[in-house]
Amino acid sequence: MATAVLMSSPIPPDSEIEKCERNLEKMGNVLQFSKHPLQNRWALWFFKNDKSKTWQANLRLISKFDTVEDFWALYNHIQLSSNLMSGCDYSLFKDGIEPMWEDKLNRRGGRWLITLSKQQRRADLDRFWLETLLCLVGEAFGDHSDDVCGAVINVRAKGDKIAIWSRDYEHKDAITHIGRVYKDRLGVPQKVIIGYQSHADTATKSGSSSKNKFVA
Ligand code: MGP
Repeated sequence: MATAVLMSSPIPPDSEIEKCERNLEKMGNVLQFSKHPLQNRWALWFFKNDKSKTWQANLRLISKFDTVEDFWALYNHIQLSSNLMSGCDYSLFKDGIEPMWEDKLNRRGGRWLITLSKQQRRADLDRFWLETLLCLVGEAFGDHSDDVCGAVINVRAKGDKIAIWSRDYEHKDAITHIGRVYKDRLGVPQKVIIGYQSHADTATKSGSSSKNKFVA
């Protein structure tokens, strides 16, 4: 009788608790290793326009990730672009490439630029940016995904912009493929033309727009 009472005791002995804890730890490790790896590690950057600082000093690394789960954890944790103050940017770049013209992997590159009207901030901005992120982390451009360096969203009062940056403005096949797929993924109507400009032209432009090297 005394044994039966002991066996049904609601408080397990210390050894049982330790066993449970070890099992929980093992489960945690299994969950950690069963995350779904991305082909690349990515870095998310944030730019806040503080006029007392240089452009580069306003750029901050937020976080890096290389699994599907960590991408969504980060995406769900941060503000939607449409909630940012004008003058702010997000940039998502492959780990090791800084989101600036000066990086050696951007220097010869350019961008497919999507310019949005003021009305599109409500209708399109957040879903276009999410689709852009999914194109990047999902390597949507096949073999030409290697040409992709990253993407940038500029939240601006005059009209927001989203762009995919690629590494070489002379890589015609890669650029045209990326442009065609990107336009299709965003659901931009065929009659709307998007342009690809080199960073060299953008950095030295005098007017408000640089010359398109390619259109899609
Ligand atoms: P912007 O933030 O890309 O676009 O560039 P915005 O604010 O819409 O302005 P616009 O000129 O396109 O109409 C604004 C300014 O930020 C540029 O003129 C540069 O002075 C600076 N800037 C932007 N980028 C992407 C870079 C960069 O990669 N390197 C450096 N050094 N400056 C940059």
